[in-house]
Amino acid sequence: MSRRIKVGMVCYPSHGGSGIVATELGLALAAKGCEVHFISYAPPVRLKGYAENVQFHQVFTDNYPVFHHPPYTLSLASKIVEVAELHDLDLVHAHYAVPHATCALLARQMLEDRSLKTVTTLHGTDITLVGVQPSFHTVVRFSIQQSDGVTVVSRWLLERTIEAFGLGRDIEVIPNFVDTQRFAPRRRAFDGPFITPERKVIMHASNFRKVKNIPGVIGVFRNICEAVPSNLVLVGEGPEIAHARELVRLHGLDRDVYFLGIQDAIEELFPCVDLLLLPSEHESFGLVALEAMSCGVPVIATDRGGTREVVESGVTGFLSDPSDHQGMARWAIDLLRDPGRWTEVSRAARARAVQGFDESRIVDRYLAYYESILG
Ligand code: GMT
Repeated sequence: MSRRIKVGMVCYPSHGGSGIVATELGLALAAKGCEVHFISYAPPVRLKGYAENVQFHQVFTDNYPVFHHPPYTLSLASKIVEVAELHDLDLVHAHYAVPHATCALLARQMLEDRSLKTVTTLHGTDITLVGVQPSFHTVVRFSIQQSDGVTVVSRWLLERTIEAFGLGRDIEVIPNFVDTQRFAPRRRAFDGPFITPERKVIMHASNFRKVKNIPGVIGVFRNICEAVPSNLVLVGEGPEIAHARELVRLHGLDRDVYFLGIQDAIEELFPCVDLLLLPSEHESFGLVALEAMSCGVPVIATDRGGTREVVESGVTGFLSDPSDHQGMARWAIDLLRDPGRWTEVSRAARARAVQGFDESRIVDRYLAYYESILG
């Protein structure tokens, strides 16, 4: 690295993919010598313990009875200004357009010395579900247009962004990545009630929103477990979790489905998992699919979106229309019944993660991008 870049990393602190990518990126940049300042309303979930070159700055929002909602956006912009001035930041990297990209622009404008650069990474739903809403469209378009640099996590998301906003600016595709040493194939690490020698373990992990197609997860699992004795492990929390419980009850699957809630270290679960299900309505990338593949876990996922750039259907897993429960289950059953084939797919999945998405190489691409923006 030619210079010590000082970065403000603005992200959601929760278990969503954008916050995880931001945190892993910040930590990896710090390990490569950058000074990284995370800015959010709570410490990001993957930010644990002390790390050299890393600081966390919490945004507090003041309230007043006339506010319908406390104006977090303004408090965040002010905090970015404070951190930028105090630590002489070179750039602020906003993960997720709403409202982070807009706050970064406001902060850039508020700083007397206007040298702070802004980079925005679009993650998916900030464009496909949020940015396209009439109340956000204009401000998201403005924020993308005005950022000094913009990246997207897949070619598919680049196309959706251009389609939704008709932009005439450069946008760089930098895919998500995985620490292939931490997320590595291992033997079963522990025993749990859902791990029994005679049953396969199928996992779904998400923020349980509508886009994740929870009825699809349960539907595919039902078909699998009619043919191959299996347990389904559901990791995460979100608005659709109650619906998931209802479907499980309705289909009499109570003894086969385990709700694990939010798990901070998903890499510790993968060694017990035979298959990951991600049949979302669409997925701009599918970070959890990549993390599973890196651990040698075959993935069955939606063919709508950037997952096509991650999973090679028939080789490292299987992609299909999210409504094709039978097709997905058929592929799963064949794989689970054939240990030789399972090992082949598992190895191909791991190889694809290592060759295409290893953390170090992708983080270098972000570094080169920062350097090009900083001139
Ligand atoms: O839907 C989620 O899983 C959360 C969301 C987020 O922004 O936190 O995920 C989006 O960003 C991830 C990281 O880049 C991608 O891996 C996910 O595919 C994307 N989700 C969707 O496009 C639905």
